[in-house]
Amino acid sequence: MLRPQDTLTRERKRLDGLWDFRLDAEAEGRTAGWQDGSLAGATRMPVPASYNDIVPGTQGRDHVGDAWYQTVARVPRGWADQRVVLRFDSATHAATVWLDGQRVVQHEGGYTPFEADVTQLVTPGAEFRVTALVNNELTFQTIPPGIVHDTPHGRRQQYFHDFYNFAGLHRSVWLYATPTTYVDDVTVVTDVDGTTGVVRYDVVAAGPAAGDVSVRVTLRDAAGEVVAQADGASGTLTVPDAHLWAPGDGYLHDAHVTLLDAAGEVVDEYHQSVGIRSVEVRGTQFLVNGEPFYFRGFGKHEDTPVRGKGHDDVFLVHDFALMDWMGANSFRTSHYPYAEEVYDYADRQGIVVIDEVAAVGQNMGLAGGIFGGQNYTTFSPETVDDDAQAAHAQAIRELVARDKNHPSVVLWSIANEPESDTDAARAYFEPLFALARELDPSRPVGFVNVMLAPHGRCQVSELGDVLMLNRYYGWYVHTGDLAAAEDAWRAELEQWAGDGKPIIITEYGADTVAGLHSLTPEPWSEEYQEAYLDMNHRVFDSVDAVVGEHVWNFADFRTSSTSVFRVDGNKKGVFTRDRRPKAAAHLLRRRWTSAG
Ligand code: GCB
Repeated sequence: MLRPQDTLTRERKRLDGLWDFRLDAEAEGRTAGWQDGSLAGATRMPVPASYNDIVPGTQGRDHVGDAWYQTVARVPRGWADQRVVLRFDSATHAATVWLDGQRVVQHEGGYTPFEADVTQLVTPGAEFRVTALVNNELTFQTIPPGIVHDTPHGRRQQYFHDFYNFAGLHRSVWLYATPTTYVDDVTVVTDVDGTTGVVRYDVVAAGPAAGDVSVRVTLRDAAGEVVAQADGASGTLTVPDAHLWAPGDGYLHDAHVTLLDAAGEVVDEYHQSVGIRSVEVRGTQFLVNGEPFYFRGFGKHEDTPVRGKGHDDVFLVHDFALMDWMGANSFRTSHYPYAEEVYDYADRQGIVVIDEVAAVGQNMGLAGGIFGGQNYTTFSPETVDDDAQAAHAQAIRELVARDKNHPSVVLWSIANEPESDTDAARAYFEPLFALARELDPSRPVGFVNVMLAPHGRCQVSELGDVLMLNRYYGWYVHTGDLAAAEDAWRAELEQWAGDGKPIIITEYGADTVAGLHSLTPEPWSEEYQEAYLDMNHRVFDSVDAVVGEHVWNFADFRTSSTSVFRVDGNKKGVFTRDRRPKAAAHLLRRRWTSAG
């Protein structure tokens, strides 16, 4: 699904701002038909933002069920004879949308966009009312999973992942116009042949005259010079002496896609940025443009005070600047697809991304059942079942469809720490790996392995092109004993290295209270976080197959408040939640830059 753009033939309008808002824990609105009029008793809620932390009180913070958003907007007068589309960049976790009381789209999955062609329902120059019913309930059939419990005190949402179940309209809402015959999709796959850049493209046109238009693709370099051109819906562009996209060098070409009518007049145009690069796994190496790449960076979250998971360009640029300051070259979108602005910026900044599906918490054994999953079997007809697998497959489809053209994305992660040491897990994941490869043969695929499924027990790792390991030696095991942790960690890692695949350490970290100090490093102190990282780095540096280190986490983040396991959230950040550095930030900067 292409992002809205302003071009010669297209226009867009952001519908962000203060929307009318009403929580509806009893689901009254569905029967009363709140979409048919203005929302009685509404308060105001900013879009984009999570609604949970905006207003004090448990009502919003711990809300389970429906929440209604509504706004009135006007269609620009100049959009007559255009195709008009209403698009939500995300709604967490499911949404139904009405335009003037007419249902136009429904979507499940909290982190990917959805849209509706509303041409027939709007009048250029006139106002219209948009109503979005957003539901945050997680069940065993959703990605990620959860359970809603009916209790004497109301409905309670349980889930098995370690971050807050923020909900709402987390990203922008758009109204946009295209010609009635339009560019519906563009796919670019790049490669490098010696010094020549190779760009294979596919363009899909749609609309009444789609069969009559011809396609032209013109590729320009960053200076605007035409470097290649081709006609036809599919083709290959070759760029001699191409300036490649590379980690640290976010060089982008622009593919100008035009649909032309028989007279050669432009029917529609779309600009697709293109980073020419290759990605390959060879033996234990991860190659970008044929060069071994070592991932330095973080597992992140979309999480900031007050706005929760609401996208914010301020934190986008700030977080990237902090990563740059530390010499980080990559991050993982743990544990869900991030806002599209993040990938665009990563493309431009030359930052490498591991792109993750929101499949997190499919593991009832995790942390000794600390998330309350110990009473359940992970994969069963009553829990994570065929319907969950179908939702997971759909989440993979939507992720690849959305992010396939980003040069920054070099690897798909199709799950974080699922149960992976059982036959049931193997049966569940095998078709999902096959699907990811079929959708995108150009990128490696992996999943993130949990400590409960160590080498020799994990049945899913062999399906991946790379090994991604989350390990907490010296934190959850051998707590406080870094000498014992170091030996145990090295021993396990050497076993994995024997598999002959590149290993990325996708998580290692220690909870740390900023400002807590101890002369002899004690868990929770800044000194312990430093000693813990140093120990891990010694282990990584001693195993050749390790091709990356992503510290958990970039910043402290909010978690569920239903367990004594966390104090004011997860504190494994290298920065506090408001982005102040802990001592570890300086340590990483020394390791990752020449400042060391
Ligand atoms: C993990 C999870 C991550 C948690 C982290 C922790 O393995 O992938 O979501 O936040 O551990 O801090 O326990």
